[in-house]
Amino acid sequence: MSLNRALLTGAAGHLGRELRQRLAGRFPILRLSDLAEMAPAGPGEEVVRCDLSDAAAVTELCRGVDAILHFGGRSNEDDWDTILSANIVGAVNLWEAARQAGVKRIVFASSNHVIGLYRRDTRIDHRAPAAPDSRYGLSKAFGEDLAALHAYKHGIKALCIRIGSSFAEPADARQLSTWMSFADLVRMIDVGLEADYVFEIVYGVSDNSASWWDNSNAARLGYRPADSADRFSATLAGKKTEDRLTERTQGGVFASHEFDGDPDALP
Ligand code: NAI
Ligand code: 15L
Repeated sequence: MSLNRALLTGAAGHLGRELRQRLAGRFPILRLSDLAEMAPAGPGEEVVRCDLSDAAAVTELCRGVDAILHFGGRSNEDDWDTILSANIVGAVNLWEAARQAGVKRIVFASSNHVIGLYRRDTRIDHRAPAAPDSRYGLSKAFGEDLAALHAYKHGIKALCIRIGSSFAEPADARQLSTWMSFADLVRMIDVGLEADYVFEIVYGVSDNSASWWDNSNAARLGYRPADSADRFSATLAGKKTEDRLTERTQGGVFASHEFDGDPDALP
């Protein structure tokens, strides 16, 4: 579809910096935004510093935008005030501003921590009820529901990518299941921008044979991962923690942190 101006939030972050390079030239104008400082605008770029929790600033940020890649916010567990402001108020402001600006699509960097309390031996697809493992995971579940509200009620299409672990290389045994290469992340973003859908949830993973997730919904939408964590299995298979709960849950340390429930009650 023809998109003149796309907005990338979280552009100063780990994935934002990677996407900035990989998406260069993909749109006539790429507007880059973050709370933190970013490198100056290059050709075809606009750089706008903005706190997502500032509604008026976010309204300005979204003006003239056709599509949004929403990667900004707190990317790990934190206290309620931080999560509420960056991920919940921030997302509400973004979708509301997108509605006012007539944005057509939003690709949302959701997270595997929406379902992080599932056990690793439970195979789930995109329809499994949320089982957030943290305040952070719960904020991403909220973001998915917010995206659904605006997709079905206001016509802003949304692809929610429950990203596993997107780093240059997988780092441990868990990431043999959850790893997504940067190139596959870009492939999934392309699905989000091009495919015919209204609201969808997919898992952001490469073609890992150890994956816990049935990602047939992503395949149905046209996602064809080209990378796999399998080539790292010989070196990483033994790289586990000593903690049984961490190793039992899909969310790993996000799930075991502050856990005082019943491990046998996990879905
Ligand atoms: P990151 O922490 O490096 O980047 C997030 C960016 O958001 C930072 O540059 C930060 O300054 C910005 N930010 C935080 N609060 C903000 C606010 N109130 N207003 C404006 N900007 C704000 O995280 P990373 O790894 O780049 O992740 C990007 C997105 O992808 C995040 O939403 C994260 O939750 C999601 N994700 C990442 C995964 C990964 O493996 N890297 C896995 C699952 C989800
Ligand atoms: C996430 O949601 C985080 O943003 C990222 O830093 C990793 O911790 C990733 O999940 C993961 O589960 O490996």
